[in-house]
Formats: sequence, C-alpha cells, structure tokens
Amino acid sequence: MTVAYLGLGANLGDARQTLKDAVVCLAQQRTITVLAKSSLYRTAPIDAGGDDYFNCVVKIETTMPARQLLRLCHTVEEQFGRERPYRNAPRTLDLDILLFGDSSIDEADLIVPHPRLTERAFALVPLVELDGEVIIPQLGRADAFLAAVHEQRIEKVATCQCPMQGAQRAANGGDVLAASTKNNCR
Ligand code: A4P
Ligand code: MG
Repeated sequence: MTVAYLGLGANLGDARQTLKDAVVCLAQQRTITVLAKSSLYRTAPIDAGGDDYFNCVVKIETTMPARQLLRLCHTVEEQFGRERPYRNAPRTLDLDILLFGDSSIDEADLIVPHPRLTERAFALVPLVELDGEVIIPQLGRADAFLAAVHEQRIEKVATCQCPMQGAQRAANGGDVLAASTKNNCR
C-alpha cells in the first residue's frame, strides 16, 4: 500500500461540482481508498488564462504502482470531458500525482514529486492543510515553501453549513468522504 496525494484542478464548466464528483469517482475505484480531502479553493490561474480555477487535494492509499495510478488519472480526466487543445488550456478536470509515498520518479511522462508543486499555492496550500508535516522527497517539509507562494491568490470556498452534514459526518464516524458523498449541498 502506498499513500499518495493527488491534486485536482478545473476551470471549465461547473468546475466546483466537477471536483466534488471527481473525488467520489476516485473513491469508487477498487484500487483506491480516499483517506482525506482538503477544502475546496478558488484560485487565480497561474501560467494560464481563463476563469479562476477550483482546486483541492486528496490523500489516498493505493495498491497500484505510480504508473498505473497515472493511467487511472487520465481515464478519469477523460470521463470528465478533458481536452488538451494547447498547454495549460482551461480544463474540465486535471488530476496530478503530487506525491507517491517517498518515491522520486523522473521519467519522460511521469515526474514525482510533481515538478511544480513547490511553486504553486493551488497545490501546496491544500496539501499542507491535509498534512501539516508532509515531506516532499529530496526537498523537505512542504510547509517551508508556503512563504514563496504567498502572493498567489487562493481563497477557501465556504463549506456547506447544512446541519445534516454534521450529523452525517458523525454517523460515518467522521469519514469526510462518506459525509460529503451523501451531502447534496453545493
Ligand atoms: N506528467 C508527468 N508527471 C506527472 C504527474 N506527477 N502527475 C505528465 C500527472 N501527470 C504527470 O499533463 C501533461 C503530462 O504530464 C501528461 O502526459 C503526464 O504524463 P496534462 O494533464 O496533459 O497537462 P497539465 O496538467 O496541464 O500539465 P502540467 O505540466 O502538469 O501542468 P501544471 O504545471 O499542473 O499546470 N492555475 C491554477 N490556479 N490551478 C490549476 O490547477 N493548473 C495548471 C496546469 C496551470 N495553472 C493552474 C492550474
Ligand atoms: Mg495534469
């Protein structure tokens, strides 16, 4: 079993809802257990145009090797209508492998830790929210890089205050995903 962190991003279509649906989709995979999900963030496009993005990070446990996880990410992106007309084009869904255990991978089509992780608030802030002490292999603690991205606009999207959510969360023993899956509020 490997613990990994996936970055989710979208700025085309109903991006906010897409991210929620994508987390549910990931949780339905036999080979993945979603351990935790960060808050949802609205973020300014970095090195890209188009509308603001929505971003979040999920912590997963998986039996798959990294390459198979990448293939699964691409399959899920396609299910959500991902197209790639040009680099950093607006997208319905982007799934990036930010960290894969303590692995360092440097291959043509797979680089882990994600090469731009430390330069981007939209990935770093939700990652550190999930695990304040998380280590980026070869680089050290992720939170040490937060100061360098503090000028990038990122704001937490208010989470639903529906009273049912608390009840569902308690009923699910605090299981964030189970609670949010059953919560219809957007
Ligand atoms: N690839 C290599 N390593 C990885 C990895 N660790 N995880 C390869 C996922 N994919 C990886 O990816 C291009 C190629 O990267 C794939 O063939 C894969 O094999 P892609 O999904 O087609 O395109 P991408 O995600 O646009 O590429 P890239 O280079 O990961 O872009 P970035 O750097 O992630 O930037 N601004 C905000 N606010 N929020 C965003 O989410 N995203 C981007 C994309 C730019 N600006 C943004 C956001
Ligand atoms: Mg990507």
